[in-house]
Order: sequence, then C-alpha cells, then structure tokens
Amino acid sequence: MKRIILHADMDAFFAAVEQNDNPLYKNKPVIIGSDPKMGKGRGVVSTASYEARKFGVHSGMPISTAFKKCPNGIFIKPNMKRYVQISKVIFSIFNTFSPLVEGLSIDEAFIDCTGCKALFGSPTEIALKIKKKIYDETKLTVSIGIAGNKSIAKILSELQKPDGLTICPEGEEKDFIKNLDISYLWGAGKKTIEILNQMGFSKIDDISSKTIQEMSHLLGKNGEHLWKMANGIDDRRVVEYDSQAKSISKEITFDVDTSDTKQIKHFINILSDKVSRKIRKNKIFAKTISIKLRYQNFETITRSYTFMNFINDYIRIRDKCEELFLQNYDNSKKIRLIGVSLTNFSFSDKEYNQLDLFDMNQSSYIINNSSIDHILDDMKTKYGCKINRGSLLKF
Ligand code: TTP
Ligand code: MG
Repeated sequence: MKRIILHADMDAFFAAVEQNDNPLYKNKPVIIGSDPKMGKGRGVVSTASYEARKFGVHSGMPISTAFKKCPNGIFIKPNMKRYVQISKVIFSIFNTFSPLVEGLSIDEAFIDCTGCKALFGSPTEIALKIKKKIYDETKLTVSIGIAGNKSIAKILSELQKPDGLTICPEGEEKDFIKNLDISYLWGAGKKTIEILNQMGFSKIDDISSKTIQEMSHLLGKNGEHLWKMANGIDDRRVVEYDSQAKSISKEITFDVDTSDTKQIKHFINILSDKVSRKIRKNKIFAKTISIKLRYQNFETITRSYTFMNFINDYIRIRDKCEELFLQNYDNSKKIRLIGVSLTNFSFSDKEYNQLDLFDMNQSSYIINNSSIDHILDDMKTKYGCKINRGSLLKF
C-alpha cells in the first residue's frame, strides 16, 4: 500500500507562543534569544517572528547582529517550560490522528496516516483537520507537507510557510523538488552544501541528474544518501517515538497489595518484556535500567543499574530487574505498584547485539535469547499478542 506521510512543523514556534501569550507582541518583530545588551550581547537567536525575519533576523544568528538589523525588535529570553507545555498539546493532537507519530523536535513531527482515510478522509482533509484542531486549541499555525515518504514530506512543509499546506502527487516526487535549492535536502548540512556549491551544484536537479556512483565518488555514503533524497527515494519508516522522550517505562498496580515474591517476579517478567519490545520496535538501545517499588504505605523506592553497553534484549533486562528487586525489596512490607524503566538511549538501525565484555560466559545464552526476541516480535506483529515466552505465562 502506498504510504501517506505528513510532516508538520509549527511556524516560528517560540516567537508565536510569546505573541499569543502577550497581545502587545502581535504583528511585531519578536526575537527570542539571549539578552542583546544593546548590541553587545554574546548569545544567539533561537528564533524570530516572521515580522522580524523581514529584517533579516534568523535562528542561530548572533544576538548582537540581530540587534543591529532590528534595533526596535522585541527581544525575549526563551521560556522553555511554556514551549514544552504547548508542544505536548500539539503532539497529543497529532496522536489523535495516528498512532504512528515520530517527533523530530519540540515543534515538528512525522505522522504516518496510511490507512487513516476511512476514519479522517483524504490526506488533504486530514491535514486541514490537524491545522484546525491546532489552531482551535492553541491559536498557533502549523505548516504541513504531505507525500509518500518522509524526506519529501519534510521538504514540502517548508515550501509555503507560514500556515502552509503542500501535497505532492504520487509518482511526481522527483519533478516536484527538482528546481529547489540543494539546501532543502534533508541531510544536507551547512558544510556539505558549501562543498557542493563549490563543485557547481545549486539545484536539487544538479544532484538527481548525476548517477549514484558519481555522487558516491564525490561524497561517499552521504553522496549516495543525497542522490536518493534528490530522486525522491526514501524508504525509512515513521517510528513511533518522541525524540524528546528520555525514558520508556511500564508499571503495574496490583489489584491486591502483595508480598508474594513469585507473583512479583512474574510481573517483572511481563514489564521487562513490554519495555524491551517497545525499544526494539523503535530501534532504540538503552544502557540504564530502573525498577520502582511502591509499598502499601506509598513509600516509593527506585533502584537503577547501568550496563557497560547498550542493550535491547528481554533476558538481560529481566535478569537485572529481578536482581535489583531481590536486593532491595523489604519483604516485611506488601507491594502496591511495580515499575520498570529504561533510560540512557542510543538509536540505531542496526540489529546488532553488543555483549558485555565482562560477561562473555553469558554470550551464547544472550545471542540465543535475542534471536528468540526477534522471532517473537515478528510473530506478535503477524498473529497478535497471544504468542509468548513460557516465562510470561501463568506464574
Ligand atoms: P524551527 O521549526 O526550526 O523554527 P521555527 O518554528 O521558529 O520557525 P519555522 O516557521 O521556520 O519552522 O525550530 C523550532 C523552535 O526551536 C524554534 O521556534 C526555536 C528553537 N530553535 C532554537 O532554539 N535554535 C535554533 O537554531 C533553531 C533552528 C530552533
Ligand atoms: Mg517550526
């Protein structure tokens, strides 16, 4: 089935939030960043309202330069707490349209709407609904690009900012972007653009008209990547992951408080399976494991362990959680809630398994179990949740 990917990016996010919160700033050049100190400040601009951009002010510019360009601008220090609060509202709106939302930053996300047609209408209708809901709930505008893959959708959301909506018809990806500047390509950093400009590349077409071998010869792996992007080729999935999430956790409150170690260990098994499955699904590896125990009197303790390497397999997560539990549980008390969480992440597309060098006697055991993890992940995807490890069945 053809994919429908939306890329949504809020317009002048920090500045727009400030303009909303203070009506005096509306339609004025607002510059978010450090104190300009009358042109002597040393920080940089976080972002600028579209009114300030007309003076040539933009993100990353020294605040002293911004002051020179726009001396009558309204300079405001960032209020991250407020922006995070609004970001949460926006992401929860994205999630009402699809479970597959991949946050890229505080104000932008990919939303995979493949299969959402019956529920929410055509891709354009979905995008309009998202825009309206965001506006209704926050009074902010968002620009959306719609395409069959991530990189084209991302380029498209930029094209008609602010309050834009751009859709690329299926099969026209390459033509749609060919006349754009190479800086639009996702993955073309400042340095790469400089190098490409020096080589005479300026439009995306200058890259797509070369062969992949020529681009690889010029820029190695990045050359191949840019060639694919320039030709509208991008198979990367939207991964259900909030880039700002710093932990993945699962917890359970017992129906009846318990001190039955066997029962608690059984639930540690289940929680370990759930968190490990979630990180594998999102191609995340974690280094730190924590358990949380809440006793009957609500006293709560958390205990953590950090591995030498990044891991994502059920067995090591479960074994360590059990160990942490047995070492720290005061069995004179009943437990009300138990939780398992993973933090300290690394992202990788590689399905590799780094083994703890100091734990080589466990190596084959872990490799075997990792293979079982992947087989079970695949089977669960195909056949639902009825298939499980024996250890997760009744205790
Ligand atoms: P962007 O989405 O890159 O920019 P924007 O939302 O301000 O403007 P646009 O309409 O072009 O999307 O970044 C989102 C927020 O992240 C931005 O409002 C402020 C912050 N930010 C920085 O703090 N520093 C930076 O260099 C950039 C690019 C963004
Ligand atoms: Mg933005």
